[in-house]
Parts: sequence; C-alpha cells; structure tokens
Amino acid sequence: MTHSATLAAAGLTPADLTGGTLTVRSPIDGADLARVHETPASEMPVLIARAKSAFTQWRTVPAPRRGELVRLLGEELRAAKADLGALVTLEVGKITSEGLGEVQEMIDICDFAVGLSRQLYGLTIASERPGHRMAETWHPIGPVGVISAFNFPVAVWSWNAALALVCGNPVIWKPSEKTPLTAIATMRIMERALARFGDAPQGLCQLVIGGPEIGAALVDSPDVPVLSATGSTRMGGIVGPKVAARWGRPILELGGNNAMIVAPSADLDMAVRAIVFGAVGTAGQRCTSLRRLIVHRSIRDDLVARLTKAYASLPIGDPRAEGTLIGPLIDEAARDRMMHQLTRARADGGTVHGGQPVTQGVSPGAYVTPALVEMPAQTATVREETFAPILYVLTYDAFDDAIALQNDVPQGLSSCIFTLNLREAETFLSAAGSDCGIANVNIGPSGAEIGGAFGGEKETGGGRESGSDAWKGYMRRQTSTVNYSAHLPLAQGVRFDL
Ligand code: UN1
Repeated sequence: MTHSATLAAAGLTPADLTGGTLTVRSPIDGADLARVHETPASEMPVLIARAKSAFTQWRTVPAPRRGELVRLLGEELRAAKADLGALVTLEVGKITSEGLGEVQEMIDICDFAVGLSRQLYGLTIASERPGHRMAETWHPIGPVGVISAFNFPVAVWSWNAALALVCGNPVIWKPSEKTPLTAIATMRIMERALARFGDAPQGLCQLVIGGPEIGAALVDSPDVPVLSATGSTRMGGIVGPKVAARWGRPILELGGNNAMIVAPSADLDMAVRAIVFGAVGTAGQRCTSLRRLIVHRSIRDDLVARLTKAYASLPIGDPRAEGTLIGPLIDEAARDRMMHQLTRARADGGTVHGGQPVTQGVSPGAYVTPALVEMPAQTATVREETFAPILYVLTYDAFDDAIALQNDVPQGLSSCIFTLNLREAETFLSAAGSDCGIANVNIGPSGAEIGGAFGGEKETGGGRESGSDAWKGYMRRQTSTVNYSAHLPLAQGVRFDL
C-alpha cells in the first residue's frame, strides 16, 4: 500500500495533511507524510472553556448512558482496526501485528469501561452514631488533559479517555508532536461514535496539536483538574510539580528501567522468547521494554550464547513486511542516543554485541541491530532509561543480590522473574521483593493487559491508568453522613450542649 492510500484509508483528508506548520515524517523511509495544522496557543483558553461547559452537562448524564458512547467507540474501533493499525505502523514504525495490537488495546479498554459504567461503586460505612448512615460516592471531577507519547500514540489516549468519559469527564488530548496523524484519525473515529450517540455536548472530546506551549496551557489551567502525562521522567518532573502547585491531580506514567531476573531453575527456552520480545519488540521503545537482565552465574554463559544466536537472526527492516520483527527507531536522534549510550557502556567496561546502525537493504530510516551488552556492574549508564533496543546483562550469585540489583535504579515501572522455584517467585512478589508497579513471574515485563492498573513507582511517577480501580483517579470522592434520627450526637462522644 502507498503512504497516501494508508493515510486515506484511515480517514485523513488533504485538508488534514497539508497547509500546516508541523511536518510529519514516516520513520519507515523518512517520507514526508503531512504538514499538520497546529492549535494556536491563543485558542487554548477557549477550548478549555468549551470542555468546562461540556462538563456541566456530561456529569449529569447517567453513567451507563455515558458507557454507551464508549461502547460505540469500541464498535467504531473494531471496524477501523486494520486501517488505524496500519497508520500506527506508518507513523511510528511498529510492525504490523504491534500496530494492530495497539488498536486492540483500545478496543479492550472500551469494553472494560463499558462494564465499569455500571460499576462506579461507592461504599456504605458503619456510622458510630445511632440513626446515622455514612456513604462514599464517586462523582465526575472535570476536564481531563491527556498528554501522550509517540510510542503508544493512540492506546494511551484510550486508556485515559475511556475511563474519563464513563466517569463523566470531558477529555482534551495533546498527542506527541511526532504522531499527530494517528491522533487525528482516532478523533475521526471518536466523531463517528459521537454522531451515533446523538446528544453528547460539544467539546466533550477535543484534540489539540502542537508543542510545549499547548501542553503548558493544559498543565497550568485550574480548569483541568486531572492531567495525565506519559513520557520521559524529565517531562514528568516539570509537569507533575506544576499541576500539584495549582492543586490539580497529575497522573504520571514516566520512564521505566525494567529488569528480568533469570534464576538457575528457569525454563530457558521460554525465557529466551520472553527476553527477545521484551527487549527488541517495538524496537525497544515501550516504557515496559526489557532493559536489564539479571542472570544467575551458573546459567549466564548458556543464556548469553542463546541470546546472541537469537539476536543474530532477527529480521530487521520495513515494519509492514511479513516476517519483520524489528522496525525503525522513531528518528535519527533516537538512534544517536542509542549509539551514545553504547559508547558510554563500553567506557564502563561493557562488552557490546550488535548495536550497529543498519543502512543496507533498508529504506532511509533509523534502523539498528539490537544490542546485548555484558556489563561488569550496574553503572550509571545502566541506571538510565534509553528508549532503544539495548539490553544490559548483569550477573548475580545470591538471590537477595538479584532483588537488590533489580530495585537499585531510579525507575519502578515493570519487572519480572523467570524461575520454577516457588520460594524465589513468591519472594520476588512479596513486600521485600520487586519495588515496581508491575511484577511478573515467567512472563516478560512488557505487553500488559488492560485489566490491571498500569504504572509504577519512584521516577516512573506513581500514576495508575487503565484497569483495576484506576478509574478512581478520574473522579472525586465524597463522604456523606445522613442523620435520620431526632437527635444530634457528636462523633467521638464530644459533648457540646447549649
Ligand atoms: C507504554 O509503553 O507507554 O504493557 C505503554 C505494555 C503495553 C503498554 C505500554 N500494554 O507494554
């Protein structure tokens, strides 16, 4: 399929693609895809006001009816899955099956949110006073700002939007400047769902396109009570304090430095498959990508040999081609950062296998061979997240040391262990085990299902999105006490008789 056919199939029109100031290039071959119109910063107050006014209507629509909108969105996404998936591939460079998988993740969260729209459960609480009833109720909170990253250009919006909408909140979305096209195409799909829904307020779902100034308008506005931001720790370090300073609620999903402990009893065939998908899938550009292997000394040489063999045969190239497993990095800057980190790792005493730019047999783009780096220790280089397929290999002797190494990085997103030893598996999951938001046994760190809460601790930012009770982050909690007696007893037995 030509690029223009992919763009057209995803519903993008010449007006979307021309006449603007933001240039979009495909990482597949560097082709110019579009010049997209940016939202003038001066318009942001109007757009935020529109969301605020949509809120006053949407919050009173019964939640199951709000769920109907998300159900329709799920239907439209099912119909558009192939076309939107292909656009994700074109704009981000993910292989076809991962582009489709990203849209499936959107469909899954819609299904989850539809069910949730009938389950925004509160509590009844036993009152200590006679003739009193206590309850906890969840209410809509207001416009939710979503700042998303290039690597999951549409799924992360859907995690936030599907929950925010059933929770009664409008959504304003600022996608990465690298991926406005998938965002525009997603809004078209949303518009179809809104049209079928019928009477949703204007301004319920808005898209704004542009750079830091546009993001700052959302970050700084007291009319955006929840701001969900996905991206680097550096970005979160700016956004989080600003939102907190105006008493807003940040939901931050920032860097990861995800490890796998491979214990002597591990099923190595399974471990190798999980390692390769975790480290080189999405060209190492998931926040959950596997970045560190912590391997027991007794199996280290065997595992490294198996991995170097597996790495040698990985098909790298056009992500649209059948059989390709590694597409390009998002841009040249990403490739340069990868090469820079490998130079640092060598200077730290690391032995690097792979990690070369690929220029033969591929279109112009930031194609690389994934790197496996045997490290003498967990140096400062290893402790940094690099958004590229670099896998550092570290060695351990005692199990406690493996857990200590796993935890001794600033980030705390995802983690895993391969072991058939129950004591090791349960210790890893215990309070004294992995300190990450996600901890897995005998599967890799990436590719989480939407049913669980997604996010992590420490420099990962502490936010939770997607499943479980992450919806509570998009609502305000109200505790109410009703006195149906003819007396006015005070709590804690306090006497205050007039
Ligand atoms: C991200 O990289 O920002 O768990 C999200 C995963 C995907 C989501 C990744 N479901 O790898």
